[in-house]
Amino acid sequence: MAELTKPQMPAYPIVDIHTHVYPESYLNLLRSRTTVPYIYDPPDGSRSRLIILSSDDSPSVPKEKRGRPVDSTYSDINLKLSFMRKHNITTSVISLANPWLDFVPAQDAAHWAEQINNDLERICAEQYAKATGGISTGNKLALNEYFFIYAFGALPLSAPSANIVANEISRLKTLKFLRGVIMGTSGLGKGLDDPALDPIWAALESTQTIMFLHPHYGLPNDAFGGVEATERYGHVLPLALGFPLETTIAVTRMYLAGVFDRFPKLSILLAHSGGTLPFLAGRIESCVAHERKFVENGGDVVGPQKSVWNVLKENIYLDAVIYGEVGLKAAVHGAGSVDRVLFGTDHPFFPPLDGNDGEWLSVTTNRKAIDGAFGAESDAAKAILGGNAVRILHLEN
Ligand code: 5CU
Ligand code: ZN
Repeated sequence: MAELTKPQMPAYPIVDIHTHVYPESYLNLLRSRTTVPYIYDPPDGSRSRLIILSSDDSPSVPKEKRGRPVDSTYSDINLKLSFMRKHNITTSVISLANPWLDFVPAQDAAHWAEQINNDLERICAEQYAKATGGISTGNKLALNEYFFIYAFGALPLSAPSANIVANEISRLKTLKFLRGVIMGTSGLGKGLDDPALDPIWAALESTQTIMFLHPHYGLPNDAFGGVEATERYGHVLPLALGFPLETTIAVTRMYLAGVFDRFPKLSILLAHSGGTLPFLAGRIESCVAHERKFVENGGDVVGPQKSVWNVLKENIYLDAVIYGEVGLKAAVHGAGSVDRVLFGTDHPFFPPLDGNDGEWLSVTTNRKAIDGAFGAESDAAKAILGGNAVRILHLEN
């Protein structure tokens, strides 16, 4: 039998913990809809459009120009693997992209979560079989076959009861490649300070499941100048500012509602380096200390008991999807250590617009920030690039 040659791989793991997919079943779900979120297939056969943000769906814009083009990079796992190879990424932890299952009718939510999570498990298992040599396609393993894929599962948050969500969290623990869950900021529809979420926090805590908190809804479009601004500036304001502020507000509401006091072992991973949380933590702490509503200050509301800085160090991990050294250093300082910050790419969002097939600017910018802040090949850079993810998510490499 011909010898199997292993391709040149990085000497240490590079793990992408922020990388999305829309499994085929989900794309079909979007295609079956005509209101946000939906996919529009122009009758002239030109590229399909993904319309997921409410600001994308202005009636004054022709449908074939709304949202953004969507192609097979969103669903084809071989394209994910090519992207990983191009950027020396050894392992990806894939997650369903926004808006997850937030919009699914209550009675269908459990079914959809199970379907998506089983799809994710199958994708990971097939790749695992290839990577460990279980499946060989001839006398030479293809380069792509050495890569590993894990996943964060989706939750049926629109289901009629929080217990259904808790049951899916428990079920995910029985799947071999699921390493946590991804969730948006709306929770059960009322935000993440909703006491009705307590059974879900309890399930995450008791099963030691990490929750990847990711934005989708942003801020009201009026904050950015409405339709006119969308037409002039596209997605810049909602993505650059709306997304990070949404995450910051969501986690701060959890904090103010005492979620981290009631569930001290809860672990969450915040997208985009925590939005603006590391930068604003001191201001949040100060406003809490000066808030007359809170019992400590003579009011009648029990405020947060734990310091926001301790929440950052004990309950929160941050991704390194921040595209700059200043923000990355703030993330590391906020989290208290390089050991709590994890590399990500946000693939397939932010593809190169010049049609070139080379490295993606969105990835190289984040790599440069890590190397610039900590030194290429330094222990800190290696920890952020992959070591932390391997340890925290119990990954095999
Ligand atoms: O920046 C991001 O994370 C994203 C994302 O995940 N989804 C999206 O629609 N745009 C940007
Ligand atoms: Zn993302």
